[in-house]
Amino acid sequence: MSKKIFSGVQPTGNLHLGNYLGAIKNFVELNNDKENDCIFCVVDLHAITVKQNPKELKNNIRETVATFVASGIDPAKSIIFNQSKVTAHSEAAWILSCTARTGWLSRMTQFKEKAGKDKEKASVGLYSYPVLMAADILLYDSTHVPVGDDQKQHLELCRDIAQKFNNDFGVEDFFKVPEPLIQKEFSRIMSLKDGLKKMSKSELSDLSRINLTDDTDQIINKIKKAKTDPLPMPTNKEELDQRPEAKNLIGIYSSLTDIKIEKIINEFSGKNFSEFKENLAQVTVDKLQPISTEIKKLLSEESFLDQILLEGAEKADKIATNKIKKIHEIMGF
Ligand code: AQP
Repeated sequence: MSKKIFSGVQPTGNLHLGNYLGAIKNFVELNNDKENDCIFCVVDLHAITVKQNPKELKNNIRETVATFVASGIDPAKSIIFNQSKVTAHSEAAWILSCTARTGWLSRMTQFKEKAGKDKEKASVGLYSYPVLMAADILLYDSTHVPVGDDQKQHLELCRDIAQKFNNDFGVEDFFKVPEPLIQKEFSRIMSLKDGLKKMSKSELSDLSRINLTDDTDQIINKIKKAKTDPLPMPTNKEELDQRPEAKNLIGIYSSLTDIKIEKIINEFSGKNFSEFKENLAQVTVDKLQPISTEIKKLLSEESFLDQILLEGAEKADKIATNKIKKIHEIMGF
């Protein structure tokens, strides 16, 4: 059955290995399947839930498109556009914010984590962000949404909003209830400095993540300095589950090479971390260097990147505007 795929990435700079293994790698596989209709969105409206420098935002939008293309997403096959260019997203977000319940939003753990202790000072947008995400997905009748594990809760909220809207207005199946597509294993890549914290763009220490634009020396250095425990490499899976840093590094190796965890454990069982880290650095460099070289090349071709966004926005706008018209009819506007 053909799938309608929608997913987004925020243009907030520092795209990293977690974004790649948790989301973009999956986008590429879905893009390569002829059966699928894919839309990949640079979600710039999400980015402004925290303060952005307009000049940097503009560059980061282009860098996100460059990353999509350099990773293997074909703009002739998938729609790539930036969210702010299709105004239906903002309108649908408002309408759906009248369907979503405040109780549902209050349970979102990402808001609690991102707002931190000073919730009063967080923007209203940061709080209502998952409603905009629901609008993004539902406008395109998306059936499947590839995301990292951290977005699972937001996707459940999106499903609740779709079902409530359909029930409230007696329009069965008007909004398709989308399925998440989350990698079975290692769907959450952790920080290189703390195996219990997600690898993240906003983490202050650059040593905590591998950026997709890092060069060979930076990758080798970051993996060399990655936190590990004092024990040698684990000897079985049960032991691995008790050791978050080892688990994360072996998970990265497995995701990059598609080699099963058990096989990696057997190969490095009882050895020093330094030997494993050398191998991990090599596979990471092999995978990321072609992408990083291509990103840098594409960044010098601004008009090419802008054209991709322009053409993508025209196609997306047609679909989204059509859905908004139907929403107006349903609501009595
Ligand atoms: N560490 C991760 N492991 C696996 N998947 C991840 N994703 C993000 N971090 C990891 C997935 O990448 C996609 C795009 O994410 P995003 O750019 O929209 O936003 P994010 O989740 O806010 O990214 P960060 O790096 O975590 O930013 P900050 O520092 O702002 O919190 C999503 O599918 C996400 O699941």
